Amino acid sequence: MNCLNTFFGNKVEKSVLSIILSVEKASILLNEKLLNGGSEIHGSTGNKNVQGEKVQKLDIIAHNLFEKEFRSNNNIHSVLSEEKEEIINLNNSGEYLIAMDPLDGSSNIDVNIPVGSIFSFFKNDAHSNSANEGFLRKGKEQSFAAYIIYGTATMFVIGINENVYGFTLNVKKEKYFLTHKNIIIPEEGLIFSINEGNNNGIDKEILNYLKYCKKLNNQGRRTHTARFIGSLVADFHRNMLKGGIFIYPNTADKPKGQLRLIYECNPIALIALYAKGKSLNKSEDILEVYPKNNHERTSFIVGSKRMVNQLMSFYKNEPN
Ligand code: AFP
Repeated sequence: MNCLNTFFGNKVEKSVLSIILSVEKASILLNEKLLNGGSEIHGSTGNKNVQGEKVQKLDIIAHNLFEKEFRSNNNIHSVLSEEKEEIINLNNSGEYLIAMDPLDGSSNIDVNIPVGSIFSFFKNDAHSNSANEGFLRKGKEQSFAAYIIYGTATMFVIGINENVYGFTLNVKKEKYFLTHKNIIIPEEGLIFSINEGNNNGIDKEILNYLKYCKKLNNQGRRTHTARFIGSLVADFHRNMLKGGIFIYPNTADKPKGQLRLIYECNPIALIALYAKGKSLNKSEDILEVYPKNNHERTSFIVGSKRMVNQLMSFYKNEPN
């Protein structure tokens, strides 16, 4: 069976392989922390992050584990993390930039619901005159993207060379092994994922799409099913494998949207693209959006192509 090292050994450049293995190592350490639990990982630090959100202890533990591992890898130029306002400069001659959400879904930690880690990788090429400008690029310029889902099993999902692969962690062997080759998002799906608590403050077009999803068929049966976990990684992962749509629009509470463009939406969008799905910020392909700041938020719609197109047809006033 192929582990990350043997599978990618002759498929990617050495620097990319070493970065993949760094993510592997730190995520296995984080997985151990999650499995061992205890007061060390539960609860809040009492501080707020750059987004003004409560920082959980595990947010910091996760950030520190990945930062430490990336520091020991000479191929990494700099890191942008949800947990740090400023860019972390590592090695001036490093070939890659990493944007990360080290712990996605932190509100779920204390209630034992899946969480994730998300990574976006850019080449540190001519575009980046300074580390700061380096991250302000369209998502389509990402070299590759990955996430870890710490769920009933822990998986490493990577979108690279226009393919998506899933590797599952064997805890005893301390390695991820290839379990999902060439993942494709079903073109049509039945699952819609949205926080309906926001319904009083979102576009009427999305409300109309939700009404459409809730219509019964001519035998009086439901046509769709709703699922919302509250960890983007977990919601996306399920929809990617089963077929579905994830919607996090701008809301009354979050007029610019809730999710972060550079280290949440872009990497998920690249993986969705390679898996033949589709993603938008409502008006344009999310991978075409030029970010204006490192921690920018956005609306995000991602999933099965036909479901995304169906939702967009409500914005175009097409008959449904
Ligand atoms: P954190 O990573 O800060 O916990 O945020 C999680 C998240 O960005 C995303 O993973 C969820 O889809 C979304 O927030 C859930 O937010 P609400 O519970 O406010 O709808």
